[in-house]
Amino acid sequence: MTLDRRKARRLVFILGDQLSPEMSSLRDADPGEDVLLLCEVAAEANYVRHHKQKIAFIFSAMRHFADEMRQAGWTVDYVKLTDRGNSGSFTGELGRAVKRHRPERVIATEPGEWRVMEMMRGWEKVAGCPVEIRPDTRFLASHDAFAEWAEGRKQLTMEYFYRQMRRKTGLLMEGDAPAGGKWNYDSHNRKPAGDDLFMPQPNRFAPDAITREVIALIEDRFADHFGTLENFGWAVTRKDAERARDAFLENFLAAFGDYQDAMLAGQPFLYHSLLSPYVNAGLLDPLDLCRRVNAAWRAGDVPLNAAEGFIRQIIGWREYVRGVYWLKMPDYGSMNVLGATRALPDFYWTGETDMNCMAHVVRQTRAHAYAHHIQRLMVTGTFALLAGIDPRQVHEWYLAVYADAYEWVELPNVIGMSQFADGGILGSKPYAASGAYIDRMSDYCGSCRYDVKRKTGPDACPFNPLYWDFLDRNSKKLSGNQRLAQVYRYWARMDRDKRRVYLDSAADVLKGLDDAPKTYGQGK
Ligand code: FAD
Ligand code: DLZ
Ligand code: SF4
Repeated sequence: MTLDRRKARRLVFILGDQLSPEMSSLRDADPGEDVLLLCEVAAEANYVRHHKQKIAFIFSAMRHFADEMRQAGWTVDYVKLTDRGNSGSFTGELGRAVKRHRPERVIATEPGEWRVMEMMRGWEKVAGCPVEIRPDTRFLASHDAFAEWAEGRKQLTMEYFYRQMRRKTGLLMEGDAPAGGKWNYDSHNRKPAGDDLFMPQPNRFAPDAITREVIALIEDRFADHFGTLENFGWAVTRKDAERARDAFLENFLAAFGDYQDAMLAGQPFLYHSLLSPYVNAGLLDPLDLCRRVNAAWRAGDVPLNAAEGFIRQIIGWREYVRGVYWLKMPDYGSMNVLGATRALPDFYWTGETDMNCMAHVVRQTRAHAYAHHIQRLMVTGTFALLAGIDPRQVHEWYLAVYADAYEWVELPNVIGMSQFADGGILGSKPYAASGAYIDRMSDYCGSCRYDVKRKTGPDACPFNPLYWDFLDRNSKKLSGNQRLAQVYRYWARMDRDKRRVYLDSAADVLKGLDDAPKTYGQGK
């Protein structure tokens, strides 16, 4: 690449999940004078061993974004992973770029991750000029606004935060009241899916020349990372992401609410949007997406429970977990209130387990870098919770394997929502469940080697004894929880011998986990 060597007025550093011309770092930038810097760096691909598709998605989307900005008249300095002299880190690349462009100032939008923010705090020293770090205006709630909302609250209940965001945006509002008279239609959204459902297939995009080059690079450089690239079908341009969005609005949204919690073995995507990688990376704007959903409901194209369910995930959960992340970091990342220490079993990487639900979710994750919310929460998440797996290892697994995973969104979902390792900052009770939940919401159990109806013994669904063992093991910490009072009463009233059989059965399952090899991804 030949770049004009004149002195740049400003160097705008754009991270791989900031791929939007609307970024705050570009607010007052001048295409005539300023230089945009994007860099592929090994440290970002390796700090956890990301799924191959995740790295391919980000590198290809970055390369396409660089082209988009060049076509719009910007000077873009793009550093490829294979470029000679690539230092391998953001800070190293900043130092090299400053030497190339001698800017008066460096501008960046704040990163999504604490780890990168710590790096940026040292950038002024490296750059030798002022470094301005601006808020990320893609979010509705600033860090200060979230902290103000959280101040003095005993429990950070998402529902109340969500209502504030509804009022702030006017989405699904009739004056001051929620559309339809209720804020939340979740109780309508728990239908199991049947095989006979007509299932539209989501938009997938054949790799173009840039993506093919990136895929070859990933195969070469990251061959030992989890996942396959065969099914790579992610949009990597804004235009294709918008196509995926429009197809979702037209074909999927109407049924999104009803089947949000359902799981089917042959249908990894169901009525989910698959838009999270695009929203998180900057290819789609979250508020714009919600406004389109709102408009579809107002036009009578989709029912209220679907529109509300979708909008709640974005302006409710997504904003809320980011708020919790920045409020509680850095301590949040190492929380382990339940003291879980078991190592993550290898089948989280290989999918080789007789538990049909786990095997399906892991294999689907390997093939697509995707699993939907209930698969993440109630299959891989619940199993790790019940088995007492070290939350740090669980967190690193989720951060590595999903195309949409960045710590700001993944960590609270894992440490808080899924593993209850934060002791209830994010959720009021752990998502502990026996096999009955998976049986009700999926078709996994029918062809499983285990019997979901059996409570104990070698043929029992492992979730069943583990459920009671989890409650028993953590009774000191959890039995005071009002929402668990009834199950603890049931457990206390259970015949002593029966309880012993549950605990012995769980001990066998846990011994099986402890005896199995654990070799993959350790220490990364
Ligand atoms: P849809 O079901 O179509 O939902 C629509 C959108 O809502 C998503 O695209 C997403 O932007 C947003 N959303 C839904 N639920 C959440 C949530 N709990 N938190 C934040 N946003 C939400 N989401 C990520 O974006 N990155 C992660 O790394 C991530 N890790 C998770 C780990 C666990 C253990 C759990 C339980 C959830 C996690 N989620 C994460 C949330 C959610 O599972 C994904 O956003 C969703 O599955 C993405 O698929 P989709 O786009 O088809 O979502
Ligand atoms: C996830 C990721 C990967 C794998 N590679 C890069 C990269 O080479 N260059 C880059 O700018 N961003 C990458 N990212 C995204 C960053 O990890 C992300 O921007 C930070 O974690 C902040 O959220
Ligand atoms: Fe999963 Fe248990 Fe059902 Fe098997 S029986 S699929 S292990 S929930």
